[in-house]
Amino acid sequence: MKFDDLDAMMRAFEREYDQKIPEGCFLVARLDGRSFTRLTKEVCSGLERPFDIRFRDAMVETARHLMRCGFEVVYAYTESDEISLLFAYGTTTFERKVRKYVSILAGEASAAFTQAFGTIGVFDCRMVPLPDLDAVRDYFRWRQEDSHRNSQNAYVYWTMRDQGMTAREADKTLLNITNDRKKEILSEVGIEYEATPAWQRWGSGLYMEKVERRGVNPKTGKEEIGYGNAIKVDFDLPVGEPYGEMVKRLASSSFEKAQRSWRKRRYSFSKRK
Ligand SMILES: Nc1nc2c(ncn2[C@@H]2O[C@H](COP(=O)(O)OP(=O)(O)OP(=O)(O)O)[C@@H](O)[C@H]2O)c(=O)[nH]1
Ligand SMILES: [Mg+2]
Repeated sequence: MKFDDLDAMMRAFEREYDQKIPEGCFLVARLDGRSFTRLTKEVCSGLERPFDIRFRDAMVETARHLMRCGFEVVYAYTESDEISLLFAYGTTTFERKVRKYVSILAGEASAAFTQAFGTIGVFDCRMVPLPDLDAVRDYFRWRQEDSHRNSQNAYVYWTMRDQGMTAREADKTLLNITNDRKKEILSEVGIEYEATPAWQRWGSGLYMEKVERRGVNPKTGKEEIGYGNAIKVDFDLPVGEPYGEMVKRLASSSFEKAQRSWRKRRYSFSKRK
């Protein structure tokens, strides 16, 4: 068989699982640490429980890296061992190939986390196409509510463990008690859950912010003020509806930007005709 024929035959097999993310939808990726329960409880047994600032910072650094590694990310949200990324509407990076997004993002996240934390940490990644702005808002509100629920459970879990329960007993008890009972368990040991740091309950967000930049103009030798974009890390996110509106604003401005660019392209195309 000639090389070209063999090449065409093999490429056809390779393309069998090639999928593209559909156009006309918002796009989110969610990365989640693989077996981080083991990582945080056994491999790094010295971590603070239920929340460790070194772990949080490694997750934030990972999210920051994902915003700068060649994809168009307009918002990143992290809680516990997960990161959600909202991409610019209509992004054409990697021709929207699912396998490129999933494998590169998981690889970049694993490498960045490992470097930031100093222990090997591996991430999985899934892509979530969302039909409209309301779905984007609901997605991020869902993850924020999940953060709140998990964080309260983690406080209660470690309180019960410190009181002598085994891991299995604490897990079982958590499944069978009401929210009011959880609050009681915490207040009995002096923890007022609603007064714990906001990032522990509601997660952290990263988005671009306009910043002033001062520098010396090499031509004139004079100091000048310019403006640029920098990543802002927000450890005190709005909660509930205002949070949904914040995310919706970010998604909607990326949608409008895409619309403007399409209009421009269509206009220059019709002029050419
Ligand atoms: N000690 C400590 N543990 C944390 C912290 N943040 C997250 N974790 C733990 O990370 C784990 C994340 O849970 P999951 O993603 O549900 O479970 P997993 O073990 O990673 O399993 P898979 O995601 O299915 O691979 C939980 O056990 C959390 O308690 C932290 O700041 N400190
Ligand atoms: Mg995990």
